[in-house]
Amino acid sequence: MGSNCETESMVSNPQERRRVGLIYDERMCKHSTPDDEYHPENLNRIKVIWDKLHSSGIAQRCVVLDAKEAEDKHIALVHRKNHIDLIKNISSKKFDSKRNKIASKFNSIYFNGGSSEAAYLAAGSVIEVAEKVAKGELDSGFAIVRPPGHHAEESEPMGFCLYNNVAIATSFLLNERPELGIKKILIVDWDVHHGNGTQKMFWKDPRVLFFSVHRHEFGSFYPGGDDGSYTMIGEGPGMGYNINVPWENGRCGDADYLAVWDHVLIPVAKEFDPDMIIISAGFDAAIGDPLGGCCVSPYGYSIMLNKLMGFAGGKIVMALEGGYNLDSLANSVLACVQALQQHKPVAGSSEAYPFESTWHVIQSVRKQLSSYWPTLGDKIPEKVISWKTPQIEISSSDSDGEHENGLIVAEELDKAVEDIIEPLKNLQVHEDCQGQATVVSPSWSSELSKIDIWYATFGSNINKSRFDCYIEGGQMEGMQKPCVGSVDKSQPKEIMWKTFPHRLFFARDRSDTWGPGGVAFLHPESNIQEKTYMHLYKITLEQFNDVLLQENASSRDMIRPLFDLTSLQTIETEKCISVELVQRGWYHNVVYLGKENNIPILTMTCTLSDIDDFKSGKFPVNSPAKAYANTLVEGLVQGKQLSKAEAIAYIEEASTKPL
Ligand code: Q9C
Ligand code: ZN
Repeated sequence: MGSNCETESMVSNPQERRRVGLIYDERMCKHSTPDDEYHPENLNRIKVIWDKLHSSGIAQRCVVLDAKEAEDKHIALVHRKNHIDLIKNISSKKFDSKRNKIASKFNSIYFNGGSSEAAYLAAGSVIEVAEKVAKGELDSGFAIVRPPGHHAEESEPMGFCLYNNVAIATSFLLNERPELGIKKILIVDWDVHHGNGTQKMFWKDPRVLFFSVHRHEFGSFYPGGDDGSYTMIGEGPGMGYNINVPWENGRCGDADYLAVWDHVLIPVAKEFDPDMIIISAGFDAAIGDPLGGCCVSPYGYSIMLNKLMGFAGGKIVMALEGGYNLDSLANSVLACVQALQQHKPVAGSSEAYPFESTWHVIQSVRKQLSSYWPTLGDKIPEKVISWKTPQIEISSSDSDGEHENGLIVAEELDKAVEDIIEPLKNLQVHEDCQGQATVVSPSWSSELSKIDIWYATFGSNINKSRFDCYIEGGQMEGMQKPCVGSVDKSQPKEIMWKTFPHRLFFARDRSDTWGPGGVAFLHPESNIQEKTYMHLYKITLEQFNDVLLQENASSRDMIRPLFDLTSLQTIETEKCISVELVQRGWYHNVVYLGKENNIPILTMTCTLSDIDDFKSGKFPVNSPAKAYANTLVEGLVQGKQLSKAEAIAYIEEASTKPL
């Protein structure tokens, strides 16, 4: 008994909760396009964040502060008088007739009657959170503000930004509140766009280390030009205190960002030793963002944040910048606020590998800055760099990424991918994450999220905490690396056990997740002599796709959905479907095991032809590693299927009986 607690303590290590400040004010919703025509930077962005933080119960555990309007003298620390005059007056009646004309003179800017107040509240709110964190009244905080700020320059609004909120708060602490002892500030700008405004404001200032990672594509991605290049390192006393990491392509995800964290940002942060970190927290590099074309998961953001929490005594201020997919945005902010509340140690990187171009960029940045930050002069071991995802070129009509339904131009497109694309020509093709080139039906995930299936597990996933890693992301004891989790992180709707007349056996000699030793497979054909205990989770077909991907993919070059509605219909008669897109994965054969409450039961295992190869000795058959076998035994015992002795005997038999 008490076994549930045992399992939980392996995955989470609850620590004291930290005081996290939050600011949100509905008046920031009043900034809008003149006739409320659609714009990606709209009021729903901050609304969905606020709703999500409440419905998840997270906001109730934060310190909610009142928004404040910034004072002109503080704004004047980074903006010129003409700019302040413009933003102060633009919403007044006397500008009604010329407002649109003025907006059109700027790059990607709109104004209405609510813009002015929103801009003052956005800047003032970041100041408010930053001051409270500096004073130690809060451990950290998140200002949920709009309009965003990082593109705004000294004398001009730009890229949906009016005042540079982060730069104003940074300057405020350094120049107006010296008594608070914040002498060095690290600004981390992880918005998918380069923070051109912030870069310029602290160009010659060694008190501010500005770090930006962004899509650049050699100057063709917004805001464009050379400003975001890695050669822009600051000037005079500020030389070495400006660090740009410019992506050469879209589709970057957790693995790429974490590689940059591990090999650029974190080593430099150690050396710089900031007194505070302010994050220009745009979430337009998140999965599914319509402007960004990258694929950082909420889990990825939480790890990026977590790694920064080790600095500046955890004094972290986050200010919202971009982020235009409402679901991704809300989920990512939620993951960050949770990370701020509970600083849990988390392990390394995701199961995917960085692009080759990512290693290339990292090496260029390190070389460029090695005379300022000696730690960057060390060579990254060849072994580390060899873990990479091969690149497939995708031409896109608009490098800005806002409407790219570009053609896939395959240079090294392997045959498997081509075969799949052919029958799908009528579907929307665009850049996406898990895929280098991703072909999706326009709403596949929302379609598949309406269908429930039973995912029947016989391997380590019979242990609920292990299966949770596939849904929520994370790592349990014995696993070599964490899982990225599913896009939809909701728990299974129902869970049950069942036995099936199929043979369980162990094969292969090691796995990336568990290290040396065989892993479990189910013979795809039934045999009434056999009995395998299976744990069934009722999840959506969308989640099943995410699990299938995590079980099979060591790289991200694939297309989703892997297993769609047509597959679901076909499998009832065919009994199994080998998912060609992940044919190099060991569990790419989806097997139909019948129905429960009229819902299909699916599992994933090897193919019949693999069985022949296991029998002939072409592929090794092997006993499970200890950590892996323990996970299975625990799963069976905690699930009350077998006593400990029976479970050990059951695993023992499956690993010794010849196939
Ligand atoms: N072809 C932020 O994320 N795109 N701003 C303009 C012109 C502007 C993004 C496209 C994107 C601005 C804060
Ligand atoms: Zn952005």
